[in-house]
Amino acid sequence: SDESVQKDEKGQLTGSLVGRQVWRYVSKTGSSPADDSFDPHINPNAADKPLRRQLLARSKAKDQPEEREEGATVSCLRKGLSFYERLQCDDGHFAGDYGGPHFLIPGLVIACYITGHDLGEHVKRGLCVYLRNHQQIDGGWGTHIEGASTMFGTVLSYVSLRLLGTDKEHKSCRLARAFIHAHGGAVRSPLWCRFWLCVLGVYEWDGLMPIPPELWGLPRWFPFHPGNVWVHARLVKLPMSYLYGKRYSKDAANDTLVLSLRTELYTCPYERVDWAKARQTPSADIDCYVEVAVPMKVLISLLSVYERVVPHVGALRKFRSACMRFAMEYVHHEDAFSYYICIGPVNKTLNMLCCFAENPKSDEYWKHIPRLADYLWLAEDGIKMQGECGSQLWDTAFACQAALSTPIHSDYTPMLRKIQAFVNNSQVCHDVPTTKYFRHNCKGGWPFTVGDQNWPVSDCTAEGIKCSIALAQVDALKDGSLPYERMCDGIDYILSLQNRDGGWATYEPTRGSPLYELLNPCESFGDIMIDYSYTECTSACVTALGAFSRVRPEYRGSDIERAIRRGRDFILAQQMEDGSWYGSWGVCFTYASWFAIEGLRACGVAPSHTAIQKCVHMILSKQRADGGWYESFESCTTWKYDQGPVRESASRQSNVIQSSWALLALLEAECPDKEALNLAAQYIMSRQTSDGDWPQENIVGVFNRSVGITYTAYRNVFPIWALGKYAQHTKHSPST
Ligand code: LAN
Repeated sequence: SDESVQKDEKGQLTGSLVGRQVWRYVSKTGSSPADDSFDPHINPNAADKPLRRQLLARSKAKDQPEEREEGATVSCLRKGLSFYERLQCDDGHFAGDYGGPHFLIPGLVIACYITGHDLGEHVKRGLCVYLRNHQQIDGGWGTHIEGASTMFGTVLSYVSLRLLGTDKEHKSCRLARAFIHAHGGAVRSPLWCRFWLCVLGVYEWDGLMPIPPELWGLPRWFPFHPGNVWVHARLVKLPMSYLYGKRYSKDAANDTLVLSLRTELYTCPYERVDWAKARQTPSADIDCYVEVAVPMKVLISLLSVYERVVPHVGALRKFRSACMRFAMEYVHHEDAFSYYICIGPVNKTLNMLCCFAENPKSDEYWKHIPRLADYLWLAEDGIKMQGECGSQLWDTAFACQAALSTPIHSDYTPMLRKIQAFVNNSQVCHDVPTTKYFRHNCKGGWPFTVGDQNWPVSDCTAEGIKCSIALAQVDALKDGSLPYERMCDGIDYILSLQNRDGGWATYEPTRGSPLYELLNPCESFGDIMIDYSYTECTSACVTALGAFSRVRPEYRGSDIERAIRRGRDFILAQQMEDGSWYGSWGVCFTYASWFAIEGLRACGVAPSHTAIQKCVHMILSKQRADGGWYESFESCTTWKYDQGPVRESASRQSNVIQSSWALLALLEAECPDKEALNLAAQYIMSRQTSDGDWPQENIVGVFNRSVGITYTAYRNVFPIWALGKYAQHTKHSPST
């Protein structure tokens, strides 16, 4: 809100702070971050107990009407909504743990170690608790909490533990070191790991593939220009190229810890490591999701020669300095326009380090510090660094639609009013200068996290619009509606993002071809080089456009109609042989199939269409004996629907969130198999806990094909949404 707009001492805006989530240590007598009930061997996903406990303590549970008065589904919904309502934050958003990846804490810890910024005893202790909790029995850490150990996760987590003060003879360090040595030492770690080791001074720049800042000086038409790559890849490469150009490293000479790490991470003495050979050495097999392709290997060799030449040629030196100046201006631009939140956790800490490397006394460096806390999250497994500074808008928009799907939403008007305020307050209402820093317009869009971040996403905007339209149709909420012009800005933003193939990518329209993957330097991640059209993003966008044109047919009617038609064709073209859709942001075929069916239905595709029939058939074929669905994370990496090891599958329960996605898809497709629907609903209801929550199960979020990410809100939102729809669907049947 306006009152909460904050300015710093120079009168500069420090953001609206709407949706901001920061944990503060209050007193020694409070509960400790680690909770005895957490056992990563049973489930490495924390249930977000500390947050939920605190929020629940603020309010009293509502008295529930007696069960007899209404059907079982409605009473389950009432319990679920009343519980979730109590978790709503004052500014209207829903907060939750957004952890999972294991390569984020290390960036923070290494950057702070270099700059000398003290995170404070409680944070440091919490981070150690987290790291130790997630160490696996083989001594390693995965790339994410559910993955098998990798060098990426292990070397970085080991270094973090050491920098946070853990003795090298501590059991967890000894175990981790054995794992690292057994896999060839830090020379077998992947690119990003080596990069962080370089700036820390425990790996030599010669052992790293070149990341020349000259990339930014290439003419815009140049093939494979960094301005065309996926914005996350671009904005990670940016600070890396600056630090690489500077060969910025912590001065190791007087730092006993850094010197000691040099002796700990390798299988031979540091002085004897052959760095030129290391540069060409791939990471360990366990890390290799995609191999570095031949063209990239050739490029690395050519650039290595170039690196040897630069220091000797005046003109090249000058060009390099000019490019580094540009890179640094670009870093400042990204920082300032996101109020120092930055687009993600990786460039956040890298940018902070760049500002420090440029000038340790600069305002820019200091402005980064308060925004570090936005990324930290405390749960019963310790303190972690999240994949974003939260998933505020995304979760809140889903919570809104889930609540509205139920027949009892009018009993939750205060919650919906707060949601409406939050959604309104999170829209990006101004543009950024575009061409110089390769940015797409952002006016009218909604980000995944908070408005302050100023990085809107196609599908987050779609969800923002869907909520705004749906809320405006609730009588009691009409006066709080998003103004018409701002709704149109959102529509303009979505239309501006549609790709030539008819689909929608994430933050920008696709700017390059899939050939860019030939230059993917990261073995840990797949399909990260360009912003592809995604089924999920496309479905969300066509659904929003359809919803808008139904209430406001007068605004850009023919543009919208055409966009929807092209979107529909894109979705249809993405369908897999077996009738499912591959999910890039959720696990996996269950997630995207729900999106696809919803999108197709919004485009006017009838349930009798073969595409929908085929998908229904495939979903039904995966229903398990308990009535639910379970799809393993492996689906994401292998592109095959995977129900997990057969050995375990008999004893394993279905996943509540995936079961909800499947039920939503079936209902959306008007599946006539009543028994399957009833069984699914029964299963979801049976998993509700006595207080109205659902259990936190395994990871259902994913990115870059290989990294899992936790969405804590999903366990409440999707069961409510699916059962809400189910209840509407079976309204006339007394058995519900
Ligand atoms: C996200 C989170 C949300 C996600 C959805 C909105 C769900 C999706 O539909 C579109 C893509 C988007 C916005 C997305 C993109 C990639 C992100 C930002 C993340 C998965 C969260 C973390 C991830 C980011 C790249 C993590 C930092 C790691 C790097 C490899 C840079």
